[in-house]
Amino acid sequence: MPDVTLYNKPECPFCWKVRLALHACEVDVRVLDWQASEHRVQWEALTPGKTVPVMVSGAHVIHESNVILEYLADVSGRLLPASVEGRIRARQLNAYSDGVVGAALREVIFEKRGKPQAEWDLERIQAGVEGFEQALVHLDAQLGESLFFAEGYSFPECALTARFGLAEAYGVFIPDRFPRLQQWFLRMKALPGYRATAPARCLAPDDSERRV
Ligand SMILES: N[C@@H](CCC(=O)N[C@@H](CS)C(=O)NCC(=O)O)C(=O)O
Repeated sequence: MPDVTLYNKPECPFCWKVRLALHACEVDVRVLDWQASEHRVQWEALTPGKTVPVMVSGAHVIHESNVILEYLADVSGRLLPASVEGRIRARQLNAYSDGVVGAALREVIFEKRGKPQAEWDLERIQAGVEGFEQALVHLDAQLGESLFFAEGYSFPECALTARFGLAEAYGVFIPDRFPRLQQWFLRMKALPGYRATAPARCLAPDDSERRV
């Protein structure tokens, strides 16, 4: 693998998904803060949509998280199942995580982030939590009794670990009626990649500190 650099924002779910994928592929990566003055101009020149993550791998500049995941799967042979059916599942669940799970959690996170509790729009937060829990019904059915969403650790593990980790940090937990998803998330958090890639907010030692 050539030199790899990631322009990164710690709490961005797309960046965290990519950090998990890089860790799973055992890629040594230089992680740069996209907003740091010494990197910002460079980062802006690399991304037409002005988004993070952006990954530079040798001569390749890749500015969409899912294209980065595909690239990592191509060069490492990891992150995607062997079977066509498994690849479809992995990609669909990754898209579901970005779209449906992400849209619901955004309502909660954007409402709570950087605002005093007295100013929170509780209806918006409630709508986000309900959307998240509705998405869990689909995810629970997809996971079933399996250890992974597709055949082994793949795209949805990266995507959903980041989403669930951020959800928890903003006070949204997997309800007890989804024990299989709770167990799946506990297994993901026990992997070394979680601690190595999680933003500081998701690593608070005391759970009560995170119930914002
Ligand atoms: N489709 C893009 C979405 C990336 C995205 O929306 N990133 C957000 C951060 S989570 C961003 O860069 N927003 C611009 C900003 O914060 O100024 C991807 O998957 O990489």
